[in-house]
Amino acid sequence: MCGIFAYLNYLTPKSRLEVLDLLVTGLKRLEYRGYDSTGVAIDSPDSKNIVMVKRTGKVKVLEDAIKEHFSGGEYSEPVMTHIGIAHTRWATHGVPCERNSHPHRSDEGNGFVVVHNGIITNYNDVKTFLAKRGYEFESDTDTEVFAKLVHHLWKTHPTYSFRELVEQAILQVEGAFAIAVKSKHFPGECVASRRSSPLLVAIKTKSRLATDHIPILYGKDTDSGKPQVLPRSDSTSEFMPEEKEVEYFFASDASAVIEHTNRVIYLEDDDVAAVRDGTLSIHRLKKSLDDPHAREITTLKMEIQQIMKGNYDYFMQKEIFEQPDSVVNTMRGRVRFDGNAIVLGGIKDYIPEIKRCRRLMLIGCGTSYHSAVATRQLLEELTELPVIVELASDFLDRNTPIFRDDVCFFISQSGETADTLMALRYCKQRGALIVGITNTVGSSICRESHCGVHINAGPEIGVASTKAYTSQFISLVMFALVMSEDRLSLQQRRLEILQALSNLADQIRKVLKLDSKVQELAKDLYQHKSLLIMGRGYNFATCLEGALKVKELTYMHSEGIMAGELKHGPLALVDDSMPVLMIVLRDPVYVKCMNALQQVTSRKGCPVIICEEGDEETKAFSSRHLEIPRTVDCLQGILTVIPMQLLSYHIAVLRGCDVDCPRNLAKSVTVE
Ligand code: G6Q
Ligand code: GLU
Repeated sequence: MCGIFAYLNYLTPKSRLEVLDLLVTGLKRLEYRGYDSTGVAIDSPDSKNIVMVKRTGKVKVLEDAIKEHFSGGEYSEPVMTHIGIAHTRWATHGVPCERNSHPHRSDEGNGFVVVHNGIITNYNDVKTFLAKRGYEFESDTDTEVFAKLVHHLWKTHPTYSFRELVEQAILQVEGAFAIAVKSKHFPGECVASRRSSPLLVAIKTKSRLATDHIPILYGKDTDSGKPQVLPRSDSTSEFMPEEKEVEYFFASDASAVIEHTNRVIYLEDDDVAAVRDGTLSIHRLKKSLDDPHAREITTLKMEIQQIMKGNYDYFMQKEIFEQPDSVVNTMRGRVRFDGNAIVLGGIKDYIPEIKRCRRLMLIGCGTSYHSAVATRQLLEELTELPVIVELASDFLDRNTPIFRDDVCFFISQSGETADTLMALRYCKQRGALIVGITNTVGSSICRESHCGVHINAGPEIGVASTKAYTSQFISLVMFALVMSEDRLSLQQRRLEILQALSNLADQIRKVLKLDSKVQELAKDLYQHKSLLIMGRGYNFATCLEGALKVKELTYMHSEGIMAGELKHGPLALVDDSMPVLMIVLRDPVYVKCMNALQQVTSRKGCPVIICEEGDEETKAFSSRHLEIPRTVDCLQGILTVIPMQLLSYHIAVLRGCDVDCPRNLAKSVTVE
């Protein structure tokens, strides 16, 4: 994720300093979406060129740089028409640094500049195409290819309008994007579009807008190059008051515009919004039967703070519900469902070496460690290598023997956890191959690894990790699939897993629909002192992760118990007053889980059961059960952890705990 913000004033006098202030404020409202680096682009004082300022770090760093860079009279002169664009980045390609910050430019003359949210998955192909035509690249990002592609189209199609140039570029790129483009060749114009990443246009006028929709246009501009906007006199297209002064805002979400205007158009995928001569037109690349004839101008009713969390009360809650999208983003551009192929660009060159290794070691802390536990069995099955999972702190305490032919994975959402980083350095010193599995490009663990996989979950604000866990889980599953792609005996298994991955987002949505049922369960449990969570096999990790969520969010004691260990001691805890939750799914260990379930119920235990939908036999053991969709056994842990995330959230709310910032905890534990 990241934050895009653009501001266009038309016949509305604004100095460039005022525009810069608007841009910086807009970025501050979007900073929660990503904040490793930032940048702005405005017109030069002679209005003939574009000047940019980009910085690594948070928006405040950019704000200070702007004060330094843009002092001076010429920037305080009012300008009647101007477009400025800005970006706060959450890197996916290229470490956070000034040259990788957005806006990215087409050439040294800043002919076209673009800000982008998302991932251009075919950027290497586009880069090769452009390099063959003499383009030289100055950043490591995917975004830069878009700016240069527009420039190439401008050179080869001199009669195209700005909007048509951007449209043609959009047709060449694959992946997810929300973009806003500015050009010195088309002053006062802005073109914006989206595909899978959010983008809206907001309109500010002196008087009320005379309409609540904007017509959608198709096809090329007229010969004059002007968009085919119906004449303003036409009542169907009258979306502007008589006076011509108008201001437009383009933003990743409404939190950046609400203080200026509440009139907003949420763009849909493949909409292309263009402002020219103060007129906003919305185009679509291809006409389809169910396309509406217009985009509605909605009126926002939410406050800023509320908007940053969407319709949610806490970032953690929002991140739980983002998981259908975040798991797709983790797989985006990597899992080719049509060809059943997987490409992990960050480690593909190391796969031959990894295949020759002695063993795989997965090292992490907390939730990240649990993602290793969750995928160990599948990794053993598909790599046919010994797989060892280690808590980083304990691993270091033991001075564990490490060898040159070990491959060590370091799993960390923040990429800065001290225990994990120290363990990485310990292994690196001993010659092991280091693989980083992180959510933060440019983090210490990311930079010090030999290779790695970026989980692409987007910024995780809540201290309690949720979407990062499921994205870590998926990333390790993808690695296991890559490692086994040439094993004939495993192809059937791989196809089964790939099929299940393609259904995962919808199944997560289905599990999230249990939210109100989980909330009812939380009412039964929140006043208890402890919660035992039992399971085994592919679901043991869910027990550990669920217990951690309960502890860190509700301050209740909770324990993840391997069901097979029950009779070796923990069963003594069970009576009719001890809250127990059991995960019993129709998988290879189902019978053993049923044995444990019967051990609990025969001691008057009244467990909450997470089972497969329609499993009447298992449901009969308890009046309280949560039914989840059936998926392949090795992915069950993705679906079973979600009720645990929801349960810990609701118990925390009922207990009046601070969900996003639990006491005593920090999002990144950078001390050992
Ligand atoms: C879990 C917590 C915590 C976290 C660890 C590891 O909800 O956020 O247990 O998982 O501190 O953090 P990293 O994944 O950033 O290394
Ligand atoms: N993929 C682009 C980059 O890495 C955009 C990332 C974002 O959405 O911030 O710069």
